[in-house]
Amino acid sequence: MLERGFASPVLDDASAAELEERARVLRGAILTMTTLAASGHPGGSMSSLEIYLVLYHFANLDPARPHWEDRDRIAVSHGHTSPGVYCALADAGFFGLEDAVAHFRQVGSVFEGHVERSVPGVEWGTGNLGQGLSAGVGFALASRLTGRSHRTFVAMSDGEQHKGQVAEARRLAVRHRLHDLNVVVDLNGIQISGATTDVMPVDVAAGFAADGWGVLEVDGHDVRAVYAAVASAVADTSRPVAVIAHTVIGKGVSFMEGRAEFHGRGLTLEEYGRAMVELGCEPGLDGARERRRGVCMTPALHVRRRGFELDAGSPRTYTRDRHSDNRSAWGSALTDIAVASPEVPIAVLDCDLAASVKTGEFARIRPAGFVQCGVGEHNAATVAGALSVSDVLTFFSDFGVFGVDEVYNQQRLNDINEASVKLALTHCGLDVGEDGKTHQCIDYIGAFRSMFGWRVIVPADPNQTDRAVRAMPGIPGCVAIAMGRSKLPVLLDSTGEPLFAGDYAFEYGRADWAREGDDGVILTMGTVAGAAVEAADLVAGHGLAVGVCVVSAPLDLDGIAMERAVSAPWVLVAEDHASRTGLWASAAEWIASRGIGVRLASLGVTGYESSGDAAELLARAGLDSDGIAKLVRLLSDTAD
Ligand SMILES: Cc1ncc(C[n+]2csc(CCOP(=O)(O)OP(=O)(O)O)c2C)c(N)n1
Repeated sequence: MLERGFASPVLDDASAAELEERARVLRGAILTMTTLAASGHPGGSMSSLEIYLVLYHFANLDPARPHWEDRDRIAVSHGHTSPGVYCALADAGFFGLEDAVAHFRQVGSVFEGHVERSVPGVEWGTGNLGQGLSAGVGFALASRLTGRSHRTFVAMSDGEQHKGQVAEARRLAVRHRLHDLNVVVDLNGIQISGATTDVMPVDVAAGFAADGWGVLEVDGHDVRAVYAAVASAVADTSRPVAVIAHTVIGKGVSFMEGRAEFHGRGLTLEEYGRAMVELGCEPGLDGARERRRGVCMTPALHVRRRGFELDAGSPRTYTRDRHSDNRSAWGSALTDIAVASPEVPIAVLDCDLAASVKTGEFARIRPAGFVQCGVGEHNAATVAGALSVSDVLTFFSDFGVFGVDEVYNQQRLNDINEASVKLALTHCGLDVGEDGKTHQCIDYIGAFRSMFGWRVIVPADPNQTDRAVRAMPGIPGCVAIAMGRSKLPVLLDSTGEPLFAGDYAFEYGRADWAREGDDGVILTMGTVAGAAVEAADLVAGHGLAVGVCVVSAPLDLDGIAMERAVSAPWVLVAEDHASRTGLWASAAEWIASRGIGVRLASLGVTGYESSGDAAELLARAGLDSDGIAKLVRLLSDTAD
């Protein structure tokens, strides 16, 4: 076989003959695994096979070191063609072919129905179509920011070209001149419902060309042609190049070719027998079935999620005479981190909101790390995910509604891919200025509650924001920090000193008591915390000692603080968030799961609100100091 790296412009005769023969045998393996599993996607796997063989055999990879830092990155965007991917990876030496064939789609096996990062050689888990090119853009950007000169290849299908995220990614690749990024599209003209021209006509080549990509068109089953096109794309240092590979779904088996039904079904035993004869392959079903009774020998590749140990600069202290908004405190802390740790590759992704989300100063001092994605949030979220698994400290900053609600599934896939995105959300809650209900992100805790890896931080004032932002790089995994828009009072302790300054160090999951008191407890967070403290001070004048517990991690409540809270006659949760999915829900879960009997009252957002000044909106919802104090008095008056 030729050397890896696509240095040779053409495939030599011996390598071509060898790949052709392997393709024949592997088509049989694809059919065996999908027939045995009685599911899966044989059609697209067979049309993409030569593409996969060329990429996995000739990209700069080392099967013995799947996480080798300088390896080329290959993202497969049409993750349902996993049988083709597994066969090509096995053929290139990443694991045993028999194992993949026998344990495909079996409970507990790494060989899932759609490609996952736990499989050696797979860089990004996909299956939700249209996200792979964004991941590729992230890998290519990472190669720039880390100074590693690896290439990135993305394999895609034609059906997924419908999706807008693909166009967002194409444009970002050109805007950043990612000439070390190449795409190969499996253009088989078929998808689930029939011909792509009927389902949704897309001129794939024209789309790439219109956005500034180089475009090459080849016969996708001719290994020499595919190789030569990819080698020529690699050699083009002026722009990213897409190779449009014309293929046939179900290629190699006459009754499967061109037929949409074989997009997503395994063969019957009779069809399997006929197909194997046509391919000239030995039927392998019995042996694979036997092997399936044993355990899968390919261990899941451990995905490393690590925090950054870096110099985060010195905390800034905000005082009562130097009020600020949390988002400005976030922007300043971000800038400090970039200045204090010049050696750390940092990316900040923006979707045309830098001035509002306060990332402008970072853009000025680290222009190479500032990634302007335009109004392309789906792409930005996935690019962030891929950057974050590539040794780049990655922040994505956006309004809450765009960074969470707009891109829920991209963030979910980031979670599944064990990414480490640091998501800085501003304009959360009703505190969005006068923009109204479309812009009020009152559900972000609920969104992340439904995922398993995301952590959420809701800082209560600029000091806590400052310290939390400086701590975020050290926290492994995906972490969101959620802030409102307005200036907030600096929280003071009962002696009048800033609560989150001095010796205070942010610790994820720890709650802090702003006021002590046993007559009742207000559990609060974020924008409303200041009003809750004021309310406690108001009722103190009437002889009520109410504790105020400031929660900064609403999805991971502080057990010690909660135990203290529930020993009071009542607990009131005050939050600028929908109560039924926010902090109140967390408290209710915590209390109910322990069988504790305590009155749990709620003051939160109960519906989409109108436009208006944030202070007025919060007051209308009862989330100002008077509203909170009123409810506190009512709770105390009606307590047993
Ligand atoms: C975002 C998203 N929408 C819908 C689907 C369901 N789906 C799975 S495959 C597929 C058709 C895709 O066409 P293509 O990738 O060209 O399929 P093939 O060539 O393998 O037949 C669809 C709609 C999905 N996986 N992801």
